[in-house]
Amino acid sequence: MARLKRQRGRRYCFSFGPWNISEGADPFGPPARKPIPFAKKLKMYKKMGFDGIQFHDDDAVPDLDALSTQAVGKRAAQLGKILDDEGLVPEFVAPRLWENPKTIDGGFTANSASARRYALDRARLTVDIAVELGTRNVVLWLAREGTYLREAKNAREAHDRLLHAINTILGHHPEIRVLIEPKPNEPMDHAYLPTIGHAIAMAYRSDDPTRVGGLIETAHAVLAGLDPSDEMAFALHHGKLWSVHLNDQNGLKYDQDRNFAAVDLRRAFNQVRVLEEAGYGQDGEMIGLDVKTFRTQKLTDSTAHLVNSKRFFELLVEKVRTFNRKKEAQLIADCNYEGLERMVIEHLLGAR
Ligand code: 3MF
Ligand code: MG
Repeated sequence: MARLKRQRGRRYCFSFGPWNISEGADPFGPPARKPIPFAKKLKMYKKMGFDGIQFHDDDAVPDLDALSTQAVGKRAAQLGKILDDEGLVPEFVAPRLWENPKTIDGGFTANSASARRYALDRARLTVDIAVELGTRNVVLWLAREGTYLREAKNAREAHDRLLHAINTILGHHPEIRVLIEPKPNEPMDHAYLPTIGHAIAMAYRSDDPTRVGGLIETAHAVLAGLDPSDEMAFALHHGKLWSVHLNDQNGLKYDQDRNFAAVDLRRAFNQVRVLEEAGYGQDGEMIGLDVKTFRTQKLTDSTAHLVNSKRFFELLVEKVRTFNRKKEAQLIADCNYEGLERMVIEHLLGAR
């Protein structure tokens, strides 16, 4: 009780990556909106109420393959200064290995030794960029680290290689942390480390378990057939929930990146509840969003999804803070789950 009171009025810090303002391309068609230049996107963050920014390595330093390591560091440092001027906080950097022609069949777990070497070099470069920008966090979404068919890779060996990649990142800088972002499928049939349980098991096997944790995306947990709030609770139990990608997902389909709370309000309420109760955010963790606007949306309104998702989160924080805990405790003590369900639904519907 005392802890909840202290948290009342606590403000969350919100973040998103520039790819969340998209051109609307999908596997079946070309872009539907004009691109907004990166510099212009940066100017939009604060106005939209966001303080944090997430990066892929090549969002931060475009064309990094064509640059020397020194030149990459210099560009990243320049960007770091721009962020300072804008008052933006870099939340993480993630190596975007899945778009590179060298890593079409995975990076760290590729069968090709040269692809694996490239992936490790790129991971080290990502660390350099993170350090220059001023964040400890490197996110690994292991997009193509998996198989289209089981026989194509040796899965046991692949896990050795993932561990090696994590240790390589840890070894490259003593303060850098690895945040594994699990996802069970897409683009692969099956991805390695598909859930936060897998990710955390790997964290404990690493050279420095205190520097390996996770980022949980709502849609990814749903795609794994799991409840996102329980996944978050599991990571929080281990002290390893260091970021989130809040969004929503309508069942087992392609990764939809729908607005947070737009598909399943109660599921969203429970995520906010778990985060709020654990004091998530008090050590600088951000409320990251990973949402896409509809392909049909006009260019002028193509950031509304971010502002709206943030608003839905904030409204749900209020719902969590105004939930009658005494009544809830009594209903639980009485095993009156019908009463508890009614209470939750009435609360979400604003019934008196
Ligand atoms: C894929 C994702 C990605 C990752 C991002 C950071 C587009 O399903 O969710 O977002 O979160 O690339 O690793
Ligand atoms: Mg994501």
